[in-house]
Amino acid sequence: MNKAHCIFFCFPVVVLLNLFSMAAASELPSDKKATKETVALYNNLRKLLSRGVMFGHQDDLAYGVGWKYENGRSDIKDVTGDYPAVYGWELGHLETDSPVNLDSVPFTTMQQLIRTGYERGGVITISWHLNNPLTGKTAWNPEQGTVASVLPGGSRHELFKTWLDRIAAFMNGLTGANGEFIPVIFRPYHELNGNWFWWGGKNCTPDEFTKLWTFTVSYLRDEKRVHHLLYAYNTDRYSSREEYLQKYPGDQWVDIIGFDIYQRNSPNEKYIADIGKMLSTLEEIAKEKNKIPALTEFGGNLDDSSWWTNVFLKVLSDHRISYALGWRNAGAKQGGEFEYYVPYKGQLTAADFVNFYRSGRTLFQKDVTNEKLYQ
Ligand code: BMA
Repeated sequence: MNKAHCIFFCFPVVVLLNLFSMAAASELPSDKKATKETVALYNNLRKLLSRGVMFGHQDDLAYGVGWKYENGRSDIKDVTGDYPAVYGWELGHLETDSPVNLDSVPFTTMQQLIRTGYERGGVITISWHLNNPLTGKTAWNPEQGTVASVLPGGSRHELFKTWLDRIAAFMNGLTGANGEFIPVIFRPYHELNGNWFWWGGKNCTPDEFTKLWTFTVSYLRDEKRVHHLLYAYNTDRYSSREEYLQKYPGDQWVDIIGFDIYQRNSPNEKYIADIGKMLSTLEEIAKEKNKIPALTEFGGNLDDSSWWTNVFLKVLSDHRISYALGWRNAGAKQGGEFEYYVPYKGQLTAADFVNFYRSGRTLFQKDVTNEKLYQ
């Protein structure tokens, strides 16, 4: 075959082969009508599993220890010079039509900051500490019968739909520079095996929980036609695969699986052993079910100056998970509690966090910007 023939025959064959291999590599999330940016994110999250763990932080761009709403500021950036790769946000109280969330973050500011993170190429994940729809009290009011009350036929079903309408409106308000919807990892009904939230543990049956989950997903996706969400199912600490999966709604309703874990007063050795065991089980389940594993919330011992490299990095190095999200740096709270989960400038673990940042295992903003997760 001469050169001219090759241009006519070989080139189209190569193009076709490439198209086939791209089609094979690209998978759809649970929402088969997901927007192209959402499908791209879903596939890129999988791809990135072999590159490292993305570091995430809740409310990172809104406030930190000792500051609030300073343009461009972030505790992670103050310490490393870079932003996190994953930004967590929280919708609690949106359901009541409040202009601010339960931690006083204005929803309009939140939407702007979500856009800022997305435009830098970061990943957005959103949790929802929704009030108890039966009693009108907080998410931490574990009244029996609440889940049943929001299901079809229940006394709070119509009210609950108005809450989901507000979630849909908020999500639809998240758009990028070209009018495209910003993909979000939505993580409702978290820590579902704990007894502290009305949707958790012994406060509802597995059947009620899975109905709550599937109703929520199908309402947002099929009724409200929100197609830029990936859904994250997550427990708190758990002790067996059976416990983890007890209320799992089924593979067609979930994209990401994870758990939340706080070290609190437990010694480093115990934390390493506990989290290691849970991550191994999570990875096994993720592989079997073709889901993306993540550490959806964590908190460590930041009184230990080398915690990031001596404890957390060791744990992460043995596992392949998509991201790990540190909870919020609230600082001094009303009532006297001082809450933070990632270092701020001058905090005892700040120097060690820079080593953690530089390690080849962790990914921050600059790494993910290069990955173009939405293409
Ligand atoms: C909790 C604490 C609370 C906060 C809630 C929702 O773990 O940080 O102060 O209100 O999360 O963000």
